[in-house]
Amino acid sequence: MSISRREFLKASALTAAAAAIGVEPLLNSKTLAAAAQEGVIWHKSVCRLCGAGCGVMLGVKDGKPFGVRGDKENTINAGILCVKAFYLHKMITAKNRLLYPMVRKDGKLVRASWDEAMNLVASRFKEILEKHGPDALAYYGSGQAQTEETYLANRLFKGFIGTNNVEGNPRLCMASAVGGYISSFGADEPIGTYDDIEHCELFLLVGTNTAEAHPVLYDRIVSRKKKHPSTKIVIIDPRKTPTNRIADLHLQVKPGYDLAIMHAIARILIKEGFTDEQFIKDSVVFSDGKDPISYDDYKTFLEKYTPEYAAEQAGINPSEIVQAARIFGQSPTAMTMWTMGVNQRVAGVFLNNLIHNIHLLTGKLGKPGSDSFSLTGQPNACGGVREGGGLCHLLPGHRSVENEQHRKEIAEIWMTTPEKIQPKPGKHTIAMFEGVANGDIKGLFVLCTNPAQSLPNLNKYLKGMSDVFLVITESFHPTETSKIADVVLPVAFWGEKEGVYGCSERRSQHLAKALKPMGEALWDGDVLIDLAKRMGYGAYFEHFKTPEDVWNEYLKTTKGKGLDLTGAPYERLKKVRGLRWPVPNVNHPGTGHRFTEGDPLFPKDKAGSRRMYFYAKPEGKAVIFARPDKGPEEPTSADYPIALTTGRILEQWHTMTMTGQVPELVRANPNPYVEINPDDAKAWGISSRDKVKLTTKRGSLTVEAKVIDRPRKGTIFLPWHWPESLTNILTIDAVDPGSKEPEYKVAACKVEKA
Ligand SMILES: Nc1nc2c(c(=O)[nH]1)N[C@H]1C(S)=C(S)[C@@H](COP(=O)(O)OP(=O)(O)OC[C@H]3O[C@@H](n4cnc5c(=O)[nH]c(N)nc54)[C@H](O)[C@@H]3O)O[C@H]1N2
Ligand SMILES: Nc1nc2c(c(=O)[nH]1)N[C@H]1C(S)=C(S)[C@@H](COP(=O)(O)OP(=O)(O)OC[C@H]3O[C@@H](n4cnc5c(=O)[nH]c(N)nc54)[C@H](O)[C@@H]3O)O[C@H]1N2
Ligand code: SF4
Ligand SMILES: [Mo]
Repeated sequence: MSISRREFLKASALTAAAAAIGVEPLLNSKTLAAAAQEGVIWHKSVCRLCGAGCGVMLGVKDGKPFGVRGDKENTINAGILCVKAFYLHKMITAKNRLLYPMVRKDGKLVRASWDEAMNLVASRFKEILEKHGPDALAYYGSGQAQTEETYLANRLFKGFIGTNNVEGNPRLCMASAVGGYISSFGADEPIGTYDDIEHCELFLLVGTNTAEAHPVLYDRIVSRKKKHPSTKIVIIDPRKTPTNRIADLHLQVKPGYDLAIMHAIARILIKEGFTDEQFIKDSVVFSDGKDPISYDDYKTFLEKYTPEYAAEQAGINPSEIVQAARIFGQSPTAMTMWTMGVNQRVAGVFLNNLIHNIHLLTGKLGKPGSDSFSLTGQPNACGGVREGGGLCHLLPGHRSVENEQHRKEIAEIWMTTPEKIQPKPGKHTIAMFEGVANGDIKGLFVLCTNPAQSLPNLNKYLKGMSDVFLVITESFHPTETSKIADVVLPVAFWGEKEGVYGCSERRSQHLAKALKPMGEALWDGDVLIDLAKRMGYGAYFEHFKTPEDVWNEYLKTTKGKGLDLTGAPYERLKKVRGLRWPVPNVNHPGTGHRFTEGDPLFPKDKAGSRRMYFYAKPEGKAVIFARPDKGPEEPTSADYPIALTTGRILEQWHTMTMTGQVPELVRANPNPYVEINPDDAKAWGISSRDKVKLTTKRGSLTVEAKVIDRPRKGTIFLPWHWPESLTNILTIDAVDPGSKEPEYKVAACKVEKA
């Protein structure tokens, strides 16, 4: 499909967004020219929002935020931004900024001094620690926190308080991708980079609404197709979304039933001779998930997965699967990209593995234009949490709490004793909040996340969250979590603090501090250091005077590792537009494709003539998995006949604490709504704007209907942003057994006219 200039503009998420909300991008060239004269100072930074990692310039005038524009020198976005980012400066000074600490007295949050608030936190935490032991305390962090912040929290809780109850919202988001990367390739995070987009001839987009959730990357895909019209776009998603504007083929599957499709594609790739047999021989082994199997065993396993079988499972046409497989086989290069439609599933890790399978079978990996590329949701889920080890089983630098050597190495850098770090994983997120609900956890520190809105199956957890001693750091108030907290600590927002974010493509970038924090807000890192001091660990934290001090210590944990960042001190990061690890020294340019020549860890002597060597796996071989085609936890039934799926819209970010403050963004969709397919709406006698009552086994919610040809028949889509209408009352908290990521994407639901 070739597209004209007009269609290109129509397809562009940026233009569509501006049109949707009826505004011109705020800073056109005229205002920019005026700004230059008026003494605006522009600071190089990175977007606060999604994991694309776009470069932004934050303009400051007279010590106040003036505006935001794209950073032309940043190769991720070349100066382009999506609509949310243009309003970042307005979020900084939003009217709900939290300006002073608050503590709960007689059931009410009242203003307190920092000293009073921090003394209360430290004394309650110490008391809990002494009476109930370290595992009665927990930390719950965020893929939006800076790496330095997550590093400090991890160090304090695992290394000094002595609990591995350290988690973060990437568990709700990227955990299945991590599980997939580690089991298939031996190490977390993508092999290639965004540069592959400009060499790619097929984009297979699975469970990603790229146009709304990663708009600038979507624009790069649109541009690629425009410049190279034979580029194909194949989508697997239960909905038609704005991403479909450039689709050549759309497999509109039933939510939760697309694993068999990936097997069916693999079967066709083998049967029709699209595989790279030399690559398979050199670099791949096969497994049934427990034991090694042979290539022939794998082929036998695939026999069940005919296009007819897979199509029946997914509720689509067999010919669509054959077509998708042939496009994949015939395209000289291919990138699969996916996000929450794949990860937020009880079979999330399996589906990640099955995506990797088709790239391993065809060798479409580790070369320009080909990759199995997980799009990260949050701006620093890769950096702070995945690389920094901010989950209950991890230590910094892709290390594990269960590994004695790893504990020793980290204890030395942290200046603690290896015995202080527990050898068994702490509670993963859902188990942590179960612990909060049943009283096992008595003190919880929440940083840069809003779990009272974002956790699944909220009715089960909200009461426990109100009862536990809950401390949060926040830039805004009220939020669903701040409303029920015992101590609410005001912190510097984006632009008011410096630090590092690591985006989807392994690129770490420096964020500038351009402004003084508003009110009494402090840097999150300083709050954690202060807590450490008040709890008696001051001697081990007082060397951290600045975020740079924290970063420098973190870099030591990466030395010699696959994610080596020792060549990326602040001094260098401030000058460049980020560096892609491994970057082992300050003269190293960073790495394009991992596990191939050019990766500093590629063992030339062992690899022989091999193109790829997965050095974290035995014999450097990746694994093709014969996984069962597991369906959703809660299939539809006679009582709950409709599949409910949840997700995002372009103009809003998660729980709306930031984007909900910007009238221009709110205007696009002022009220909560549910998308209903026109055929269903007709059968149910529902029109747009009618109130509908949605019920699952866990609760009910009434919202406005939006009848629109987006979700497939029998499926409804509920954006989860609005705090006044908590979507997560309805969702299920069943988790993937491997990644412990909840299945936000599928629940059985009943729809009635309210
Ligand atoms: N505008 C905006 N952008 C964001 C965010 C935001 O809040 N707002 N958040 C960021 C974050 S943290 C994340 S994680 C990403 C999420 O980015 P995405 O994952 O792209 O967004 P979602 O809307 O959650 O879900 C994507 C798609 O999954 C589909 N889906 C549901 N069930 C299935 C299934 O069974 N199979 C398949 N194949 N697809 C399915 C849905 O129909 C939906 O279109 O977005 C990031 N970017
Ligand atoms: N139904 C449903 N639920 C979902 C999902 C879904 O698809 N469907 N997706 C899940 C996913 S992928 C994710 S990532 C989570 C996200 O869920 P959350 O992390 O809970 O959502 P956010 O609104 O991003 O919360 C970030 C909070 O940090 C605050 N904040 C902003 N800047 C700072 C700062 O510098 N410091 C501090 N301390 N606080 C700050 C914001 O005001 C906000 O309250 O939601 C999950 N929940
Ligand atoms: S695509 Fe993501 S990182 Fe880029 S400007 Fe938009 S929200 Fe920010
Ligand atoms: Mo996410």
